[in-house]
Amino acid sequence: MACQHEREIRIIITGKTGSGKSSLGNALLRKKIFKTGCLSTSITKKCLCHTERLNGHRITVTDTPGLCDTNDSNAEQLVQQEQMLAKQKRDREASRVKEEQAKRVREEHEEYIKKKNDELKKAEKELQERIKRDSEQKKRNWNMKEKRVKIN
Ligand SMILES: Nc1nc2c(ncn2[C@@H]2O[C@H](COP(=O)(O)OP(=O)(O)OP(=O)(O)O)[C@@H](O)[C@H]2O)c(=O)[nH]1
Ligand SMILES: [Mg+2]
Repeated sequence: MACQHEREIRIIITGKTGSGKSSLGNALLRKKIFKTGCLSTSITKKCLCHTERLNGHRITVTDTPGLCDTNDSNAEQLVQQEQMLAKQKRDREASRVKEEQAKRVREEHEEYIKKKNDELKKAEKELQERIKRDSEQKKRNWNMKEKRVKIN
């Protein structure tokens, strides 16, 4: 799950076969995730998505088969890329909803803590006033007792 302060970056790499899409994806992720190959034949056959955490960022890179792929038709690749984009949009929406829910829960929690703290402070103040009142009353009673003793 994404940490609250983490920024999320999503990248989809498209381009011609052999143009270095998978190599770029690996360079961005600082890891050899996507298979790379020669310039003439298509290496990447299907869209592949990978997420890494780098310098406090969540980076999701999607590698796609090349346009002018030697195997699939461009139409098929475009459909795949379209599906991948739609999936990323759904993921983004889901993560936005999750963040909003977490924010709401956090705010409710903070509000509850504040309310309880205020109640506690009020009760403490009332208690101190009562102690003060009682001690003043005791003092008054004591003074009256002393006066009576003196008179007698
Ligand atoms: N000179 C040079 N070669 C590169 C560069 N990036 C990738 N290559 C080489 O180009 C070839 C193809 O790289 P890939 O990353 O597999 O290319 P691709 O676009 O993913 O290819 P497909 O998956 O087949 O569509 C490999 O031999 C890489 O080593 C670059 O920036 N400069
Ligand atoms: Mg590739």
